[in-house]
Amino acid sequence: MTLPNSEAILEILVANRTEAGPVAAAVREGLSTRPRRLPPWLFYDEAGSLLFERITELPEYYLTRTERGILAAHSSDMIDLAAGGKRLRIVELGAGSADKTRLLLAAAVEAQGQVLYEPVDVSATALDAARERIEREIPGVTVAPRVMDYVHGLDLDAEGPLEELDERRLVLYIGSSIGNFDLEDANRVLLGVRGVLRPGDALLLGVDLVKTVPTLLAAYDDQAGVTAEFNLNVLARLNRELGANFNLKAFRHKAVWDAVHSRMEMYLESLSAQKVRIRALGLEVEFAPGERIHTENSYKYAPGQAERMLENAGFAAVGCWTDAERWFAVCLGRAE
Ligand code: AVJ
Repeated sequence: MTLPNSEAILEILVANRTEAGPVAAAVREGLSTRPRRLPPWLFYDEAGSLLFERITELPEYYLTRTERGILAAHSSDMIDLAAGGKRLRIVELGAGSADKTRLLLAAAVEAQGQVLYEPVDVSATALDAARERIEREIPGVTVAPRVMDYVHGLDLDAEGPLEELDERRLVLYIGSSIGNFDLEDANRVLLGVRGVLRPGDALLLGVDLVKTVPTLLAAYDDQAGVTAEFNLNVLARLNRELGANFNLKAFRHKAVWDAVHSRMEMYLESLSAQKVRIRALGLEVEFAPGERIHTENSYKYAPGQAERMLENAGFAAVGCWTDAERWFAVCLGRAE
């Protein structure tokens, strides 16, 4: 393999910041037609990832601490059930900071002495930070980060197949990350995961459940305004990366419960009639007063729905754990 020289690397970097990059393509597609929309993966630049970390600590944002409580109570059962007496190696999709994962990794080390952990994420920076911290804090865990876009093609054997034939994989897809996809796309993602697993391997899926509307609204529109800042950071990112001139004070954060689709929706609402230029795209976008940019869906599931989703993707739902209030569920599917 020949490595690209520095000129070629520079060319790639420039392309990512102009018409050719994935950010540019998504923004052009989402803002040149109505209704205006931007995909939620745009939230997670460096500033956005830090804002998300702050969201997970908010009193209103029950998701992270509820799921952490479930994992803290049941990680050994989850690991034992997934392993079924064999050695496990653990893959995590969209690992991010991998904070809650430590509970499962510690349970795996407890059960088998050592464990290989393969976090998959598009951000090499996030993966490096996670590796450093986990290897320092949990002796027995070897971290092998995989920089990959799992939505568009997961390849678990890219770095070499399973060492032992009787080793099993456990894929973690926790944090209700799947909630950003509509049901059809979610099924596609789960089928993609099933496609790279062997019978007997397992998938641990964390989903947020339907609950009272005020609880949901508060979680996506907190008092301190961190979620608003997280949402508006998308516009700041377009200013930074695409030379756009969004006035962040001319848009407001809006969180809406859509009962028909059973999802929280986030929007950025234009406060006036305005025109925004996106220099790198040669694009001018007009907004009417009150016009919205749809930035995220977060699906909330009914009891039993996670099990059905697993089964529709070729897994047998072999275990489901929830909290006392039934606000969140973590379900284990066995690849059939
Ligand atoms: C990371 C997708 C699970 O939908 O709750 C947090 C992102 N959006 N606050 C979610 C998010 C607004 C989060 N997920």
